[in-house]
Amino acid sequence: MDRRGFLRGCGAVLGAGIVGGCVLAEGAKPAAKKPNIVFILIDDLGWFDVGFNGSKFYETPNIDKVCRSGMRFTSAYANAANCAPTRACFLTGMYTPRHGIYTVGNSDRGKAKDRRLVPTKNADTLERKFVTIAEALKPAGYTSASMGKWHMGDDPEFGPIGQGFDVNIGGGRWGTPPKGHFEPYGTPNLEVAPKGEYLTDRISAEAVKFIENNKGGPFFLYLTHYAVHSPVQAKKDITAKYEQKTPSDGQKNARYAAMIESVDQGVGKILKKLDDLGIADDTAIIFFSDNGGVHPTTSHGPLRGSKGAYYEGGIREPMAVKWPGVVKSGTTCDEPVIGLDFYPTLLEMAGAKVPKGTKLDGVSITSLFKGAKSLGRDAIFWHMPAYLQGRIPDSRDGAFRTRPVSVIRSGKWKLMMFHEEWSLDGGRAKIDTNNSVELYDLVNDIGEKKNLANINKSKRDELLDKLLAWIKKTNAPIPAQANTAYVG
Ligand SMILES: [Ca+2]
Repeated sequence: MDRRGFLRGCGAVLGAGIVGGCVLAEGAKPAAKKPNIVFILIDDLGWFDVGFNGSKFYETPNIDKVCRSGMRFTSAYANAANCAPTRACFLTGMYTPRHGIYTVGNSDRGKAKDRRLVPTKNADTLERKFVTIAEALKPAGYTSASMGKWHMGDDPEFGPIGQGFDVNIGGGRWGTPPKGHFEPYGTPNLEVAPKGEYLTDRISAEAVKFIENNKGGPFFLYLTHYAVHSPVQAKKDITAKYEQKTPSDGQKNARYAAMIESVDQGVGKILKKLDDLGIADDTAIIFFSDNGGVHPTTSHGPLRGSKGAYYEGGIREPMAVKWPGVVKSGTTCDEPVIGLDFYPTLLEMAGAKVPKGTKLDGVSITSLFKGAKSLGRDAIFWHMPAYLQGRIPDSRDGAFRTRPVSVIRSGKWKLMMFHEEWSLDGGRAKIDTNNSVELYDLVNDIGEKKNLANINKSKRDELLDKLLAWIKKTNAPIPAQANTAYVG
């Protein structure tokens, strides 16, 4: 499918290919056996960075095969526009105000003179009081492994082992492999590596080994590659192939393409191992990314913004789900889903209970897997009371990928509330003139080119009411203190 065809699929042809009602294969009974779950989370992979979403430059035949064998989600969202918060939300099933991991590192990035507000302080370690998805799956008999990037603290306390996984390969507080994508990596449990070994290949091999060792199941493999996050380092032979290729739709970086291909080869090895062991039909595979692709490394086609922004390019993700016997092959789902939905989804898939005292913010999306067209959910939210520096195309201004912002998507509508203008320029009383909110119709304007805040005021006010109610409910902090170092 080309991009134009794909975009048509996101708008007018809602739910194309979905057969209503039960989609269990004919004669099949609901699986009594608990499925193995392989959750593949790629780092910084953009929405158009896979073949199944229309990329003509990057080659992802194995990832595309996962998609063809199951369901493609066209409106799947990361929990945040950068790495650590999106992971914290996935692991806890909660929005950012619940755990305080809003961004990566300090929240006052960029130059002090450019920041109008004092941002909310950021947490960079996930507290132990949260029951992670690995801990929640344990009573249901699941053996869990975290392979690759973790980004929320170190073991023994705050790394994967401390947070309930049985195996940790390479995960710690870092957002990138400390010494790069070729050995030596400088990450735990990967200290011994043959000369020249490539990290993505190693993590894929470790994943295959874990599957083999736990073939009796059920297992939960959280496969979170450090790829395709910077530094953009790739194998020479694969890079050479892309250097000969014609760029397409603004995608042209051969090394980045080779990084993606290495990820894809790893997915191929996992598919083969599951087949060889005869457990492919007992295993669900979910493919996802943690935030938008990086500018200018890749191109997002019509989407506005990129990693770090709360426009679609920063948060809309490629997503595919293969679950034999449950998810019908070749189907598409346009319902908006968000990363924190996976926690309740995985619990339901595993027949596990919500941990006592845990209040989840997401909903299970297994009904979508089975062919439902809607979750009946009113809205999803993002909250980022922090600054991320950097110049990207179509940003709100030249100095920041994002300034502090809260966001709601409800139906086809998306409203963004920018904290600087909200807190310092009169808030709701001056909403018609202070530029504090932006409103977009994502079905008719996926590129977020036309701000409708002052054109459709009733929709603006409706979404703003919902967002403010959510902010109150989650105790989401809105920065309000003016930064004295700001030079206007
Ligand atoms: Ca990331």
